[in-house]
Amino acid sequence: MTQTAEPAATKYVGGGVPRKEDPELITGQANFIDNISIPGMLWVGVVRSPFAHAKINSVDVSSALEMPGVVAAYSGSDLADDWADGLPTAWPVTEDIKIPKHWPVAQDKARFAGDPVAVVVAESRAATKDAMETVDVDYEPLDAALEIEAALEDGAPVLHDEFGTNNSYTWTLSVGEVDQIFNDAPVVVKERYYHPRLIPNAIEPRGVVVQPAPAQGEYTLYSATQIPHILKVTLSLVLGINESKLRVVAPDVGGGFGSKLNVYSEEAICVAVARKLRRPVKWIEERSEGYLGTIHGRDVIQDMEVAATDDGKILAVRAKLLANMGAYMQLVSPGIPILGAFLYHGVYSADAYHFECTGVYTNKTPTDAYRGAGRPEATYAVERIMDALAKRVGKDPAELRRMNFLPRFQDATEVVTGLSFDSGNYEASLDRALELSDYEGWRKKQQDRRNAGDVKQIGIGLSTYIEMCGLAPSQVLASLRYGAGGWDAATIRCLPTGKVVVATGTSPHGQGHVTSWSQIAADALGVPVEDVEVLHGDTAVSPLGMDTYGSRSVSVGGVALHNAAGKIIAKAKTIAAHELEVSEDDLEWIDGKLQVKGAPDKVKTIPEVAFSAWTAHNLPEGTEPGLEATHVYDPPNFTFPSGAHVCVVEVDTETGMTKILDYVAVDDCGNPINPVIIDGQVHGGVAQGIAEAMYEEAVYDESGNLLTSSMSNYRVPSAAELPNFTTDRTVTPSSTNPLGVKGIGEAGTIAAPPAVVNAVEDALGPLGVESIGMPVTPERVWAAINNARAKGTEAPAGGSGVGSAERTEGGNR
Ligand code: MCN
Repeated sequence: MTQTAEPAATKYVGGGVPRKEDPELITGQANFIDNISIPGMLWVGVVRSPFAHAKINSVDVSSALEMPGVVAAYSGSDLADDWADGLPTAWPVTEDIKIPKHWPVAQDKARFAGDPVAVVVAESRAATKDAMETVDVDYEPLDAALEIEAALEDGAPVLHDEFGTNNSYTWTLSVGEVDQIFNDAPVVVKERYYHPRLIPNAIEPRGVVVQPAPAQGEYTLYSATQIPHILKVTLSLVLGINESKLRVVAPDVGGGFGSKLNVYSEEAICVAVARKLRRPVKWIEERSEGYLGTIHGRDVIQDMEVAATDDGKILAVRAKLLANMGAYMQLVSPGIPILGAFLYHGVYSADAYHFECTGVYTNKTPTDAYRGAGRPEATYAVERIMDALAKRVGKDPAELRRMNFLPRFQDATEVVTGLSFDSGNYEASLDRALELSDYEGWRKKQQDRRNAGDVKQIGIGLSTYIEMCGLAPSQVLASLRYGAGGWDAATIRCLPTGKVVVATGTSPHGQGHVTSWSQIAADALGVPVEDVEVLHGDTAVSPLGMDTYGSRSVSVGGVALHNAAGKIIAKAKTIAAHELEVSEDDLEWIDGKLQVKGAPDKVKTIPEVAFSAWTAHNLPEGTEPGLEATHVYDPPNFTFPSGAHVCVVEVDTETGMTKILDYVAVDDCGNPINPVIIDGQVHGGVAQGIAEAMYEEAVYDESGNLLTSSMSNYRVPSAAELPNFTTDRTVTPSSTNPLGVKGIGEAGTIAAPPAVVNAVEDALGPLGVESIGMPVTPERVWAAINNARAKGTEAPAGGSGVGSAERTEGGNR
């Protein structure tokens, strides 16, 4: 680990404390949604449209109602009165955005294959499934709008008739004399990239259980969700339930990757049905159902341009996006590209900047947040065009990056978009990554293979990325028209027995908050890490919270906890000073204890003070009994993690097969809380990024049927397909928060795709392949090589290929 600033002295923070949550997870003791069973519980099944676009003439549930075990069956119209206004979109990014009604169960039209059209409720899951097959829906199939650009053409089928267009919004950000600079620049590189549509694959599918208490009008909603707090607020509005009568519990959740950051039809349906029938209900998603009904990610066309000097110094960037929203706006669909909108200059200086994104409706599953959300797209565009620019001006990609880096800074520094980056030392990460990957050594091996005309060519790809996370100051979110705040909360209760309970507003689903939060609390309060219990994911236990997404939890919720501990220490100081008969100013916090200055034997520990606060026998005048504190933290800025990833590949030029020979990830997430968890986050993230670069893509047929509708044809890689990763860190503490932390949860997914694709393209340069798109499947690589050969663009033996001014990645749409 390369240290770029002195870390604070701590006992647990920064150490690899083993994950406290693992024993229950790996011994079958966890409480996932499908483990929940309530006496008298009914099963809910959702009938889905097989058509991408169809008018619904009628829905007949009468046969279903006659099936054994069936208790109820509903069409969309039957349930229309149960929701005031349909499912919400919390991020209307422009004033004139067109957002249609999104009914949990469609009424007039089905707008994607998988759109819910009817609901069946029965005594068992099997009875529900049998009855679902008898629901008779009279569909009138309509032409579908499937591809982004085609959906914008005149005469394209329109999804939402009331708008007369599939164009939902255009959001722009322009700084400086962009057009002028582009007109005058000696070098302009223009590229078109397509970021494939991806299907999230959490280990645990979604699921919902609702337990009503009809006499009290109360509901407990258990959901495999990332956002119990947001779900509670939105569902009480959608369903007209008094918010204080709705409790939301996220039990153990087996991954989400953004796909569980949503308010879904099935959640609204289950509460509505439990309310109607006054009985508990359960719905568990099947994997293939999830492929249709759970949000997808990405699906964005990016036109990226960079203006530069002759030797490759960047002057301005211009990015124009067309983003596929799918059939409806889900919770934050329109805002996903905006999460990347400020980052199309990456870690590089630029004088002017233009970003523009148009959101487009198509007859496909809605898109929304998927790990990285907007930032993988931005990073891909930036890091791919850096390689194109390097080729164009004849520089090594590492050298080109280095000469364009923003210089090292430790305090918030304004960049071209008007944002302030919290701190950055991009050269340190690059240096470390080049060293760990033996960059020079691989370049030599690459040249040897090129000289020899080897069938297997080596390629080296870089990605020196930045992301923006820790979302975010509430006022900034307001200016971006986001519907909620960016704060989070923590409560600490110091129990009389010396144990400590932390209730956090974050909602982990694989990120290890129980461990990290225990470390933060244990250090701050001077108690053993084992003595800290962390509670989360239940709105009755931790009512204040904004949940987990956007790699925000440690830099917002973790900091809230740190600050709550500060309040505990302040109160403990008052009590201890009284007990020790000194003034508060005579006490100092040393080695996890309150000590009278210069008198090491006159100390009070937090557990001791907690006991005194509980007995309340000898408290100073006006001090409330008990030792408990809550802090709600609204961060002053985002955090901006960064890093450098290097990927080395070997491409078989006869088969198109790519093998990763080496992968080095050097990330900078500020001060580390738990290096083991960080490594785990990077490993998982890089795996997902490699999957995106090499394997995964949602493919539809021309009628809008999802062809990659199961794990047998949507290619989620297993461990066997992935290389070993070398991970390391540089540490540039964030200036945003007192812990100096930045997020890490999405870094790998953001950094990896361009590193991999740059490597493949680097390998293929001498063969005349100018550009290649994701995923770099053997078929696509093979076709690119053959096309280049047919065009005769191969470089002479030993050459690396030259860049051109304008390229379109193969295989995009
Ligand atoms: N951490 C740390 N030191 C730092 C930064 C982070 O030790 N300087 C630790 C934190 O304490 C926390 C973990 O790393 O235990 C992740 O923290 P953070 O970066 O704040 O991210 P979040 O906890 O907010 O997690 C969200 C992020 C996102 S957006 C996606 S998507 C994602 C991810 O986390 N989905 C995941 N990681 C996942 N991991 C698993 N196993 N499953 C998912 O669904």
